[in-house]
Formats: sequence, C-alpha cells, structure tokens
Amino acid sequence: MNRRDFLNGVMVGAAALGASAALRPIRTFAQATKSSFTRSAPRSLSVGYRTIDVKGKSARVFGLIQPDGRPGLALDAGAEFDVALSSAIDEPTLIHWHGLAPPWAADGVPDNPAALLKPSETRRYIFPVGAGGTHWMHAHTLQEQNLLAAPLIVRTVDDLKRDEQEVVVLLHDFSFLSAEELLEKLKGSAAHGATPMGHGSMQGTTGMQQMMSGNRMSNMAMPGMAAMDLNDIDYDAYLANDRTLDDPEVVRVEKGGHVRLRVINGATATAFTIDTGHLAGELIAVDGQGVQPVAGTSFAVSMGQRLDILLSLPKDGGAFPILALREGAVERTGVVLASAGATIRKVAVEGDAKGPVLGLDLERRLRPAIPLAARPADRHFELSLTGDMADYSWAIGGADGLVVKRGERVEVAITNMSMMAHPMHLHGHHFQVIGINGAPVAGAVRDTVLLPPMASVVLAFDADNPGRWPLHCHHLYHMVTGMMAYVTYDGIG
Ligand SMILES: [Cu+2]
Repeated sequence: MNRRDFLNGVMVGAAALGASAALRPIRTFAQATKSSFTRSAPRSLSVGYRTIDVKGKSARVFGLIQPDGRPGLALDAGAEFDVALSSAIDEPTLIHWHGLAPPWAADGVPDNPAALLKPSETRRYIFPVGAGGTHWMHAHTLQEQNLLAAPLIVRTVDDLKRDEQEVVVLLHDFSFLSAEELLEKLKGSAAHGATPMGHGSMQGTTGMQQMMSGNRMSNMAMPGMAAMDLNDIDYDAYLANDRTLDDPEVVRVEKGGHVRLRVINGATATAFTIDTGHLAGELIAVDGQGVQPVAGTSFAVSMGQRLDILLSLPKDGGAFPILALREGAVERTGVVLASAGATIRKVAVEGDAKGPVLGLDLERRLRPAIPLAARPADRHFELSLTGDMADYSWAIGGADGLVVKRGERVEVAITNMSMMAHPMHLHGHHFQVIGINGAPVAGAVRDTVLLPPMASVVLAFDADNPGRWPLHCHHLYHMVTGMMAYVTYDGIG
C-alpha cells in the first residue's frame, strides 16, 4: 500500500508516521466499555449545504453537521476523537481540526499529507482528543469563507460538574460574493482563472448585483502608504451563530445563573473585540488553554483564536447583549442572553463608536494555567512577516530550513514588518508566548497569536508531534497569497 492509498483508507494511521504517532487501533466493544469516555462507533459528521438568511436574502452556505442537525462536535476530554467525516457536497473538501493536536496524517490541510475528500467519500479519523478546550473545525481552503466551519468543544469532567451554562458563539464575516471574487478584487485583477487554492466556494443565490456594487474594498487605493491597514474586506454582514443583530440568537439563561461563553472567531479576515456590556466577565482560557483569570468586559479575539469567558447573571435577570465589535469599524454582531420574561431591545447593527484596534495589551497580561516546562531552547528560528498591498502578496521571510528534531524545545521569533496585523497559527502543537516586543513574558499557551504591525512575538513549543506542520497567517487571503510556512520534522516530507 503506498502512502496515498493508506491515507485514503479507513484508518488515518500511525503506520505512516511510525508507531509513536499516538494513533491507536479501533477498540473492540469490550475494550471500549472499560471507560465511559471511549466509543465503540464513530461519530458521524457531514459536510453539506445549508441555506441561511442574511439581511433578508437567502444565501447558500456550507455546513458541518451531525446526523441530528447540530453543528460541529462536543467531545469528552481524554476520549478518542473517533469521527467518520463524509462529504455531501459536489466539490472536493477537507476539514482541519483547529486546536487539537492530531497525528499529521489527520490534520486536514489538502495534500499535506492527506488528499482532499471526494464528493460522497467518507473518511474515519481516530486519535486521542486530548485535554479540554474551546476549539473549532474548518476547511483550510477558500471554502472557509462560505462558512465551512463549526465548533469543536472538548469538555472536561470538571466542566460538566460546574453549575454553569455553556454558550458557544461562532463568529463569521459574510459576503454574497464568492471567496474567489473577493480574492480577485484584493489582487486588483480582473483576470479570471484559478486561485492559489483552486477550491471553489459558492455564490449567494440572490442579490448578487446589488451586493457587488455595494461591496467596498478598503485600503487598496493607497499602496505603500505607511499607515496601519485594519480591514482588507468590507463584508456584507458579520454573523454570530449565523445571524446578524437584526435577528440575533437569543439564549435563555437563568436569573442569577452562570454562563461559560465559548467564543470562536471563525471569520476569515475580521478581528473582533468581545464586549460583555453590563456583565462583568472573567477570561479563563484562550485557544482552549486555561489562563489565570483576567477580569474585564472587553476582550480581543483575532481570526482563529478562541476565548472562554465566565459571566454571572444578576439575580433579577434581564437581557444582556454580548457583542463582537469589528476592529476599527462600527459594525458589530452578537447574541443576547436573556432570562425568562426579560424585555429584549433591538441592538443596532452599527454602533456609535468604532471597535478597538487590536494590540497586545491583553496578550501581555495573560499567564497560563499550565506553562511549558522550563527548559533551554535546542533550536531558535527568526521569521519576518512581509507584505505588499500593491500586488497583494504576503510572505514569511526566514521560513526556509524550519526543520526540527523530535524531542527538541523550539523557539520561533516572529517580527511583523508589514502594516497589517497577522494572527499566526501553528498546527499540531500548542506553544507558549515567551516574548512580546523584545521583553520576555511567561505568557499564554495557545495555538494562534496576533502579530500587530511592527510587533514581535517569541513562541516556544516542544517538538513532540512529527510531521510537516503549517505555520501561517489565519487571515485567509494572506494565507493563500503567500503567508504560509511549514515546520518540518527531520526526515519527514
Ligand atoms: Cu496576515
């Protein structure tokens, strides 16, 4: 069996990577019943089409759903990720499990190493799900723009014991244009043809012409101008759990109750600040990794990142909008937490003030619940993020020779030399932020860290998961136009 055949098979396997890759064979039923956390049958997850309503127009988008229609997955920490992923769409696709650390073969970036899932194909994934956390899953292609994303929540025993209500909020930026059209506009090119990723997404079913003329592209008129560029794309809508503030999701909560907000920024090109309004919040995790609690009502979340925020409802109850403010702009989205009988007032889609520009203030304050073990680095890399707005090309300098050996402690210093912010995501590992703008910090353990313009960050991780792992900007259009590197284990590839 060659590598491709193997990877297309039912088992995505340890054999391709050596026995140490932590994939276990399918358990027998008798084995599975030894632990309440193990499963004898895979969970089914299907990529399909959905129709949602955005601003009174219908839009055909992707969905990632379980047989009962619920989006995404909720799993038990310490259990196996045992999922049969099937495709019910008519184009190739693949899903990345963002925040988990699967063996490389199961990572979900097309042809790195696993092939795209063909229409009607089913592929089974089995690997340890790991510790608890707020994660997500998404296409690593332009299909992500058309909402091919869903929550991936991993709950610990303690999570389930606590007297708190879980509220998951998945944020998106939405356009009636296809990702290919958005990319073409960004590149300032009227040329037709293949995009770098080559995988299509779909167009809205109505209102195309109106939306095209109304879709303004920011910051393309001033190439080379030394000002900060905040948003590449002015979207048609910003969604929280598929809805705008014209018709937000209203979550019923108990008077005096406790809520654990699990916020996922699944937008492809939009950063937000979460505003908990009149409810005092306590940030307890970033990217699914515990942090020492940070009190506040305003928390930055860039693309790919997650926030776990504890909220306590007042004894009298009420209605409490939880807003996501678009960076540097007046648009916002969100959900409303409301106790029974509370009067729910309409919240305008546009606020009076622009959302904050994201920096590293919060990052600097974060301390991990469990830091990496103290240890000198075996290897140190320096990367620089560069970009050219004029021809819309982005790059990671110094990415050649990003080779590590298993067992090493690796440090990567990243400096952003461009005037846009870049949330940098490393697959297959969790890293600790150990330096910010030249100062050492004992920062958060996470998988995606923001590099504001001209900022620098040092991250450290243990090379414990052999593969060729993407290290990239989580701005979809930066990624597909060049801001993609790979950390490669010696002897792989
Ligand atoms: Cu970027």
